Amino acid sequence: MIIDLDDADVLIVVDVQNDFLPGGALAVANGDEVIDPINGLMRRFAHVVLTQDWHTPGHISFASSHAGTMPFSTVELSYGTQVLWPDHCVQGTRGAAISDRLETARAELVIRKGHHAGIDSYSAFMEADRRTPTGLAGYLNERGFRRVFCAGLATDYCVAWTAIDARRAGFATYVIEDACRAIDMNGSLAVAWRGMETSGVVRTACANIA
Ligand code: VGL
Ligand code: ZN
Repeated sequence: MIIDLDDADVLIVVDVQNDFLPGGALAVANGDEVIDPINGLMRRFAHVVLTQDWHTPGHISFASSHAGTMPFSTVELSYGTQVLWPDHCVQGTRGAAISDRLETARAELVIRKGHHAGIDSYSAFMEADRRTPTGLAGYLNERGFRRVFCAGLATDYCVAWTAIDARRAGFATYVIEDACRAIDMNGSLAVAWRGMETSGVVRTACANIA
């Protein structure tokens, strides 16, 4: 199904940052393969927003902050189960920078998330405590956008949570599957797609975006 874009559409480019690319601290397999498709998409959209994972040193989502734990294990925190990650996307570091192969000149907003030391945030809308908003819903509403299109890294974490929260915020929401790559740990990608489909997120591809 071909989707005709208009001025009420916004492309959200999720976390195309050095740490999620090959050689990075939390490299997503083939994560660099999203860059060319996203550069192509950004030329087609009238409006583009970027997200940037932006953690404090010693962030609560880092295994290094919890004695005796290993990356990719989980712990129970006040807000629920947290996957523990290698240190990544620390504020101001080269790893946290958006890839310089991404053609970002036309992006209208960069929204940073995960900057509270004690709360993670996969979603660009709502932090992991599910009560602390980032402000993105207000921004998109105030701009008059009605449809949100998501691409980037990683499909099963930040892209999925962002897309599901975009639906919760009332936007028609699309995930452009071939402009995303996943971490896919313990079946997380299948779980994420089920969650997105249950929420009414539409799964589409670059070729469908006119
Ligand atoms: C992400 C794990 C931790 C992501 C961010 O961008 O999907 N995943 N922080
Ligand atoms: Zn993170």
